[in-house]
Amino acid sequence: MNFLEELKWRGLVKDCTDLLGLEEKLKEPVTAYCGFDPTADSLHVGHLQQIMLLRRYQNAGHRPIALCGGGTGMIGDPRPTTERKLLTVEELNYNVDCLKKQLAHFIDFGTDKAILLNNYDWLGKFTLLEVLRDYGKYFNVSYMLAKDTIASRLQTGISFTEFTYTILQAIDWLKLYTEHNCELQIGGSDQWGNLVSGVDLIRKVKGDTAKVFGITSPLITKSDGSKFGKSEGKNIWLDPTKTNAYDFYQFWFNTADTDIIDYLKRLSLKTPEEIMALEESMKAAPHLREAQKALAAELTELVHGSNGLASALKITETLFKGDIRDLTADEIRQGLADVPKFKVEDGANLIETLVDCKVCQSKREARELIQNGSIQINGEKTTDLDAILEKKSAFNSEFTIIKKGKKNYFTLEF
Ligand code: 545
Repeated sequence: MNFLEELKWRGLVKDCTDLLGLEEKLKEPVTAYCGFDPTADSLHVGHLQQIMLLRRYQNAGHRPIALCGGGTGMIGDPRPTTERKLLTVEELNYNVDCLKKQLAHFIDFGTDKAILLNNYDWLGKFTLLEVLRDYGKYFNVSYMLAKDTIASRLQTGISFTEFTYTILQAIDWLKLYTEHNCELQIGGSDQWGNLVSGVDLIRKVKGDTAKVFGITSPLITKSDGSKFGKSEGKNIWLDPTKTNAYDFYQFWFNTADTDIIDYLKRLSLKTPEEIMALEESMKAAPHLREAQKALAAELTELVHGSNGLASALKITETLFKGDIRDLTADEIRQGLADVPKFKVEDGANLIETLVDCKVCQSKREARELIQNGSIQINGEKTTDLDAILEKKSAFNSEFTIIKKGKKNYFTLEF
């Protein structure tokens, strides 16, 4: 399998402006770019596919450019539904700094191996008259109106600002082509129209000999039809301070068997042979979750480092086996962040608390569970019907963990 065949095998090819030409082109090192607009202060797992794609190009000997859209972010790529809210310059600058830090976890920006740029550096300098005279003339309005991203907005309305977005992205590529010989742009399937605008502009400005390629990949989907990238309504961020190592690990670990091989192909740097072996293991012994563990470990290590991975594994393992005494207070906070929390007074009676906090339905049930050893306090089984909850025996003197049965956890805060 050559590089492009492998991308196809991985499910990373949707449309290409010239697939055969690109296959030929990729026999020599090329410079390839992908843009990220600073619409938020963090990338999330939905952006991972393109980031890992840039990394794949780098590993295959090509040179990636990650472009932060400090300029395009001021305008906003039209969404299919509604107009975007403009962000302030301060918000945009802050977001660009955040994105740059996150991208560096995935791509090695060491000398000339990859390039990190911000399009505000050039888009911010053009005058309106320059843009209209030097570039606007190449864009045909009826042609622009026919593009999916614009057509879908003609009913609901689209501002002139967002309507012009695609021109800016095309100017970027022309700039990168001229200055860095960037002959390839990649993106998710939603970027198709913008990629084509760039290919057209470069041909018109530079002439027919200037040939560049655009390639898109399908967006990741889930087999149950729900939206990829969220867990319990929360985005899974690539900023290690916004989604902790344990939650990040769990997100991948909980992937359905029907999706995991697809995700491994798209997101993991493991070889096709390694992925096929994991597929065999998945079929033979799905309960072992080897495939899920492999993807979770690889991606958690990339985002949270080896210490982050180690702590995610330790928390996962410990909560599974059930002895939380091996965890630090911080690890317990990560691992049990989503369990029900209740406030209690120092010295509260255990049975009453179990009922008040709805851990048990009645005092009778509480007594039964305590007597048959189903209640643990901070990892220790309690069979004492008169037990009280003391602040001094809480973790950090702050919180106590109740475990009911095999895996129902509750946090009591003093
Ligand atoms: C800007 C200038 C360029 C080239 C590209 C751009 C950005 C592009 C765009 N891309 C998306 C994006 O999302 C926000 C990320 C940061 C919070 O809007 N016009 O910026 C996404 N992109 C990655 C994939 C995408 C796309 O970053 O291409 O398809 C998501 O999977 O939506 O010169």
